[in-house]
Amino acid sequence: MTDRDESKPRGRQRRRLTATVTDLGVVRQRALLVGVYFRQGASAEAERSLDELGLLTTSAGADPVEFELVKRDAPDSAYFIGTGKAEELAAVVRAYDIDVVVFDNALTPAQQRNLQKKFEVDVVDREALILDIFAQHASSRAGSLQVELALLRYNLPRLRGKGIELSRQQGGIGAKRGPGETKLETDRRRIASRISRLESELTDLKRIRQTQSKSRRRNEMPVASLVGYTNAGKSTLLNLLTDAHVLAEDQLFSTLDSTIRRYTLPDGRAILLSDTVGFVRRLPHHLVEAFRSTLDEVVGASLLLHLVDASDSEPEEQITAVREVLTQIGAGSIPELLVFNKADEADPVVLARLGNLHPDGVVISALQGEGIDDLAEAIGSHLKEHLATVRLEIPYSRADLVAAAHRQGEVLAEKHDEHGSVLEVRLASGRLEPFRQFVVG
Ligand SMILES: Nc1nc2c(ncn2[C@@H]2O[C@H](COP(=O)(O)OP(=O)(O)OP(=O)(O)O)[C@@H](O)[C@H]2O)c(=O)[nH]1
Ligand SMILES: [Mg+2]
Repeated sequence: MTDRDESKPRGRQRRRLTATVTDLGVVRQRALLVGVYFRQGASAEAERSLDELGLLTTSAGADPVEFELVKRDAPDSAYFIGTGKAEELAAVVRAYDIDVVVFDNALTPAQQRNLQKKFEVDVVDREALILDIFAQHASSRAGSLQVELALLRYNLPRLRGKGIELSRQQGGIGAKRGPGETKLETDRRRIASRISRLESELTDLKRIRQTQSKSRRRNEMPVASLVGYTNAGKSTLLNLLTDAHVLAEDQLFSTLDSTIRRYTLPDGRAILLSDTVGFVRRLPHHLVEAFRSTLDEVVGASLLLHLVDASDSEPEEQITAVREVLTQIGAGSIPELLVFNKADEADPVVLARLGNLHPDGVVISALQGEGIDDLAEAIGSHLKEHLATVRLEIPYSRADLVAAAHRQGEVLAEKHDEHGSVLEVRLASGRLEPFRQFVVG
């Protein structure tokens, strides 16, 4: 048992926007964090993951007080960590006045219930914790709907057990749950119909977004999406480049909604930059599903600016985790430019290693504004070959441009009216400049 962090001050209460799974933030609670690994040699990775769970716990508004790393051959179906270990930890819970036990691994509803009984405090897993943070940070309509949907889907299979715990556990975390959630527990059918209402509302929002992105395509501006691990500095970079005033904070998942801003490259070309939710190892499946419409912004991009926190001791693990989620959402084959951020705080050895492994990557500090010229240039050259389809109305006095359009692009349609030639042309956005004043619609 390591005792890493006992003296965190009890912070202010956070405001709730959505009913959450854990209610960790209502009162700053004392948390025992448990990570379990099964393979020999996996302890270092499990320990880093447990450290990250500590950051997640803090972001959710609770204080990680004790950490426990457990090695097992296989999960125990009833108690996950086995009865003996569960007894041992129950004593720790009492000795350290623990309010909540957070598991780094996914627990089945039955394991969660059994452990809760054994510990006599609330037990949550990594997924519930992340859902909780999302629920606290959701502010837009779409963000709140998506989080609520993920919460309901997470809670649905857990309803029965939770009901039992609620009546048994007076004064525990469960008893602090909002009235909305208690209602949920008594009526599965209501939840199911709420889920389908949420789904259809999200589909409507998605349709609106698709119309917007279609009109963006008509404006032939390529979109570059900022993606990366949570806290890598995506919003800081967007703010630096575009004056977007997006919240950028030293906490996990400060951004949930996508923001899109126009950015002019040094060569005068305008592109759109989008910022959205950050990723984390084992991002809950329910969240990825629920956030699919937000993440569509990423899927539709011409280029991914994959921001990496180079001040992390193992940035490679973050890169892998981000790529896994990208594949999961169908963005695995979009061209990617690796951007190593926080160079000001990075270990030179790590930076050198990253430079060797990824020679095309760009090193920047979004905070100090370093490396931005290189970044802009790299974005520009990645987007050179981006093809845009534009409609041109060229007066007869500029027949030279009509000829140029035929030479440089693919003319999809052409007609001639009283004003001049009307062309639909597909060409590399880098070659658009001479035609710009004749672009219509
Ligand atoms: N030292 C240093 N800190 C940075 C740099 N860029 C960003 N940060 C800090 O890193 C923290 C996270 O930055 P954000 O821009 O909110 O990160 P994000 O990727 O948008 O994070 P989420 O939206 O939470 O996923 C903030 O405290 C920033 O000030 C940098 O280049 N150097
Ligand atoms: Mg952000």
